[in-house]
Amino acid sequence: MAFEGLADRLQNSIQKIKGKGKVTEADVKEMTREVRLALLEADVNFKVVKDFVKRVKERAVGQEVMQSLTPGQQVIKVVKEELTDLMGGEQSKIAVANRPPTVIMMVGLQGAGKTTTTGKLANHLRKEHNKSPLLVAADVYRPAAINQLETLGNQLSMPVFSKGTEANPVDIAQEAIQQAKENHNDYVIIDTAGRLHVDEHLMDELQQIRSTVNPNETFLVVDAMTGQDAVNVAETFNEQLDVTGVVLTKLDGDTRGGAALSIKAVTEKPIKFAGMGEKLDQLEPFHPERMAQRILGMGDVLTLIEKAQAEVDEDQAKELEQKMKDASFTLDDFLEQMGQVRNMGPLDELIGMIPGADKMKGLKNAQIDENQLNHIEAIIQSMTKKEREDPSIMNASRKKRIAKGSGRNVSEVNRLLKQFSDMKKMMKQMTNQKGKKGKKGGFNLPFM
Ligand SMILES: Nc1nc2c(ncn2[C@@H]2O[C@H](COP(=O)(O)OP(=O)(O)OP(=O)(O)O)[C@@H](O)[C@H]2O)c(=O)[nH]1
Ligand SMILES: [Mg+2]
Repeated sequence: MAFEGLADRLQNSIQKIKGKGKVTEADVKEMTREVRLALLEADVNFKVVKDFVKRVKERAVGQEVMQSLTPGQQVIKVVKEELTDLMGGEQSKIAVANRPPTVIMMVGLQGAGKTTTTGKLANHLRKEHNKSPLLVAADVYRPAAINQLETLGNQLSMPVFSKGTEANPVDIAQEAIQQAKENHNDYVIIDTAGRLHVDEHLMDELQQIRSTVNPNETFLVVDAMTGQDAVNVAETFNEQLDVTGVVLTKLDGDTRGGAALSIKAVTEKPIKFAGMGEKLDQLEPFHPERMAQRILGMGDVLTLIEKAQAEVDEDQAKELEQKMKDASFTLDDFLEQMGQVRNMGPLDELIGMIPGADKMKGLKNAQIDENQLNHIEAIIQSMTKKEREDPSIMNASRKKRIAKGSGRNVSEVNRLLKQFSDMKKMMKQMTNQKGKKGKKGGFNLPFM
């Protein structure tokens, strides 16, 4: 899970101060010492750490702590705000052209994730903003690079502009923009070539493309897992190309968080998106505050809700709410809902977004792991339609048959039935209490 190591250490170091009604200077000193170590261990740039700790210390021992909340909580608030600031403060959105198309150029080292992110970004723009992007294959050095982008275009049913490996990247980019105008594509995303290291030839080529097409955004794509190397690469690219934003990929595999926490401070360029997996829908707009909350174990309910809303259509949600209210929610509905939640992303990522969930025993170690969900699915799928609609008809022989059919044992079948019945009771209570206040169809995630 993203930031796991850093999150653990930071949470430990602020844990002690959390409940304190009185925070002494010595307490703050002890905490900031531990925070400093946690950040250094996370491979955060040492200068960034130094400044960060200094600011937290100043604010935490100063006036601020004395007001409202408990002093302990106030200190944590200071840490959260400073972390948020460190990552850029406000969310930074894509700059848009006055007259379409908006042109985005992707640059970065080999394997950083440019091509994948080109596809993800196009998907995001269509799904969230109703845009119709044109993808441009300007990496002419490997035929495979063009194929890769074309495959992504196929998966997304989106147009890809390419001219094979003989054409010049600058011409490709220019012609692509022309075509976008003709075909009313409102975004053009240019995938460029990467190199193993920053080299002159690459920079020349990128500079040429940039100065010719004058993109609205030049996104530097960096691999979060490379930590301080990513920061150094970002510095170099930024010096030479004056990038406008950073896309941090592979955050899903980054337990340390050094790049995420240093890049903005070092380059002064905002992180605009984060890659959270290989799939085309695993790109998130980067929200510094939400990220800080995740790191501090405060969860990220907003992202969770957004993910849920992206997966569930409004009508379905309404139907579901009605079923919850009149208690006609069946095991089939349960199965369907479970499928939707699984579409939202890997469970451990989702659990990390639930406030306090990481403190709940078992949850953190993903006790509700993907396997367990597979088992639940198998059990429900082994039931007859009638059983799914009305589990009360279940008897010993039915349970035995279901256990056998799903390769589980009877006690697991029993446990599932019990959980389902408890859940139904809870739903009824919740939906009745909430009355008309339900949010957007009142979609709940009762079993999470
Ligand atoms: N886990 C994970 N993998 C990613 C992410 N983004 C990209 N990848 C993987 O990283 C690998 C390299 O991605 P590409 O998009 O081909 O990288 P590139 O920058 O285009 O590479 P070159 O074209 O060789 O310069 C692929 O296997 C991707 O699936 C991410 O956010 N998370
Ligand atoms: Mg590529």
